[in-house]
Amino acid sequence: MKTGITELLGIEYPIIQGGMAWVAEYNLAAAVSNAGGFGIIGAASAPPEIVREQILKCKELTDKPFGVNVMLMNPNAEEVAKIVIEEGVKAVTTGAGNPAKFIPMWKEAGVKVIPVVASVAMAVMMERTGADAIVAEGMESGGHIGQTTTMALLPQVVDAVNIPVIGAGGIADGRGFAAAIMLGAEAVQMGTAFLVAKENIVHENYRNKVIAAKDIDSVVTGTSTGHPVRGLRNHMTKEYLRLEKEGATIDELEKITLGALRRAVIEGDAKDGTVMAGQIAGLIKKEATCKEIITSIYNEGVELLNRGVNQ
Ligand code: TUI
Repeated sequence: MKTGITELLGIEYPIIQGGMAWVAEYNLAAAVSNAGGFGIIGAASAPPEIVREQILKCKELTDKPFGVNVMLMNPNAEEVAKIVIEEGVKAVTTGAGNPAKFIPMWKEAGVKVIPVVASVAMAVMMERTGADAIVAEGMESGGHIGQTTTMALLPQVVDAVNIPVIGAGGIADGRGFAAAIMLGAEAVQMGTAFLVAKENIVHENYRNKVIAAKDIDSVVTGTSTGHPVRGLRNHMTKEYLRLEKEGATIDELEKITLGALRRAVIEGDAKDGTVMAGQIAGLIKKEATCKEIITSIYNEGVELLNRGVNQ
């Protein structure tokens, strides 16, 4: 399947891995790219030199193109933005903010720019600022989210811009892939599906929580702070939501979440850590390799698209 995105990124399958903080390190990114998708190193809040190290290690594991996600709430985002250029990374995705001020320098350096957006207005602004493609991410996603679902957001973004659109949020099997393509996407980005990839470094307690999750097991914390985050319900989210209801200050709330994603992903603290995951976690039943995840979703998706309605 050739699309604007497979052409733009030089990949075999129109499947992109989300730039998840702590989870999306070089082992996962390289495995996804080696499997024919587009792997992404999530820079998140890592110090810039660590991001460079991650890029160099990824290059050792794959000859295929991969990308870096620049999380714009990171105070070091500008330095990370420069490292991406210095290391000749194929493409950047951005999250949790407006990357407009970095776009000209990335373009000049030949880095493909793919902002992740949660609204039509932001998609249109990104196209005007020179973005090569857009990820339209619905609120089914894990992590920092907007307010609109993928089903509603994706076709509206597709109609509003002329650059290729990648659908994200709530996609983890061939049905979701086919649905996104039918809504006008030229690729999908998945995060939650790769939480259980055999090649990643995610602690088994975190994986097991994703595998055990049911449809209604994710909650959104942080709405009162202006930074809503979706993750799986646990002792931490119950405490956080109780404090939020009582009108706690941002400082009081941040005490609970400080370092909590690392505690969950690396140390396996699935009770008091932040277990970011999307609503589609309920669909994920077992671990698999990146190759298995990508080829099964793609093959099942293409079969559904070819079948149409009459057979
Ligand atoms: O960025 C994400 N997902 C993330 S980032 C992250 S790290 C984090 N942890 C705790 C609190 C906040 C961040 C975990 N998950 N997805 C892409 C995304 N971007 N979703 C929504 C947005 C977004 C939001 C506002 C994009 C642009 C935007 O613009 C605001 C503005 O500056 O106008």
